[in-house]
Amino acid sequence: MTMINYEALAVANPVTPFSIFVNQAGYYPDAVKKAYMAFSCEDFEVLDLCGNVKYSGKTVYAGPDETSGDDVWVADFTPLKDSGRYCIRANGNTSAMFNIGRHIYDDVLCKTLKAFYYLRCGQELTEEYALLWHHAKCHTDLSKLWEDADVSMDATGGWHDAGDYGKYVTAGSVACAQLLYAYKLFPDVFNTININIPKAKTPDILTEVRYELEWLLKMQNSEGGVYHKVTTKMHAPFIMPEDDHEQMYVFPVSSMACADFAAVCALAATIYEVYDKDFSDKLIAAAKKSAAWLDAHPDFLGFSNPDGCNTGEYGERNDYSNRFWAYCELYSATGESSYHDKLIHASAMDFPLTEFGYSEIGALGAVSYMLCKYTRDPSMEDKIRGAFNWRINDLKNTAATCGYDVAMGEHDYYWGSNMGLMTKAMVFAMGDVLFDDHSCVELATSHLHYLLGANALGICYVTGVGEFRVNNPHLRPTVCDGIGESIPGMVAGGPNRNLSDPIAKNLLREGTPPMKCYADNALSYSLNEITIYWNSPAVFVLAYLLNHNIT
Ligand code: 9MR
Ligand code: ZN
Repeated sequence: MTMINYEALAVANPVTPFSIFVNQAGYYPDAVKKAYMAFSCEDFEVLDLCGNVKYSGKTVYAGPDETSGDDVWVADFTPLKDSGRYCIRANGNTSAMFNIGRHIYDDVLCKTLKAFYYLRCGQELTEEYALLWHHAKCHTDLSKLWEDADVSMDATGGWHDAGDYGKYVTAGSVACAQLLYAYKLFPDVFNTININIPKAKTPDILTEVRYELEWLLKMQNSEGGVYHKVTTKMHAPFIMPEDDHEQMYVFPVSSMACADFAAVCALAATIYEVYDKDFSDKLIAAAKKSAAWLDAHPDFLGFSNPDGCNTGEYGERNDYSNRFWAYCELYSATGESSYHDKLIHASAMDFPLTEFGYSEIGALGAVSYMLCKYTRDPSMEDKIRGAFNWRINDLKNTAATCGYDVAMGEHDYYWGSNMGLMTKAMVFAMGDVLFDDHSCVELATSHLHYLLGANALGICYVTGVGEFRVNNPHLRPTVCDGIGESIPGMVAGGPNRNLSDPIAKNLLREGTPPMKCYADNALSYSLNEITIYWNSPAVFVLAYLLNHNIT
């Protein structure tokens, strides 16, 4: 077992050698292209690899930006459309290198999707597919029911949720659904990409999602209820997954888990049908059974950790959006009017229709409904359209006040803020795709630019991507595998102004501007963990942009 040097892990983070911030993966030729700097200067130049000036322009002062505490100047080089590799120079300062071209995000999409393979549980990750990051089979023993330790069950398989080795039904269902919608809306993007995972008859994205779905199916009990999670009692220390031999427990049923499970199984049934009818039949039967459980249990059945357990809780205050999503997917999959009645009934509760996860997931129901091939109720459609229009306007107003062009106000810098960033980009993407609001394209893109380096710290929040990037995520295998380079393609949680762990409290001063409340430190779970449902919206947004730029 590798011994961990905790002191070495807690060293100060590298500071970016750059002071002009760009999307380090690059820009599509026709995209709006902006570099950001927190110092005053009038002129800037874009240089190619040989140092030739390919574009020069005047910066624009964007004013003080509250979330970063910066006075921001913007270098807009949109007119430069020639493919190539460049950097920006202004007043003797430089940016990281970046590309302009038609395929700049292909590799980022492959990496963020391959990330799920690296999180597979219960299977050896062989060198052929996992390259440097191969490791032995993990968590192969039977689990015990928390409520009755005499009962054992098979809960093997699926993805590790995050930096920890737990597996949680709501988180897994939402991540699968976002990936399935990426495929459903942008199939052309996925029909050609190869992420080097064990092959099946399906495109790689569906092969990978099936790995999680097979595990999810094991989490349904004989009555149709769905267990909330399977984890050890306490989080594992920093050990490789194959060295974690603590007893795993299956924790009680929750109505959120049951509803999310029903929803994702119904959605998946429609997508896998053309590839594997038996699997699809199994999924829809499981979805209907859990929907029947929901009907029979109209009251909210939440979840909180029992005494003696400190693994992820994923508690929610109600299950309104979960039930709405479940009935929307069941109606979309079957066309049965009883599900329509139920989704209309569920929609009367108080929950947002434009949130994509992981707990408020009304937007997944809304998208399901808008794409449904069966009869739709015009007033429900209006309600969804109105909710998206309102949200998009609100996000646009916030983005207009932000020097870095993202709809992130100070309260958006919470634990996992990069999920908020990417789910906002999903809202913009849906504005374009579902409601023909083409002004949304630029904003969806600017949110990706931020994720990939055009932010106040100039850091790319995806491991393995860009010159100055996250490399020390709170991800157990990466902490102990002894490999200098992190497993690639992982989206880090990102800035969190609440300083929610001891390392964050220690490293960051009170009063640090929200966009800068971040450290690339493996011990800081509230700043630098990774999760499946932070990666899945990034995959969705990348797929949307690739699709938008297919020529
Ligand atoms: O992503 C979750 C974040 O929104 C919460 O604030 C936080 C504390 O409850 O928990 C996060 O979820 C963690 C989960 O409980 C266990 N796996 C890792 C997740 C990311 O840190
Ligand atoms: Zn495992």
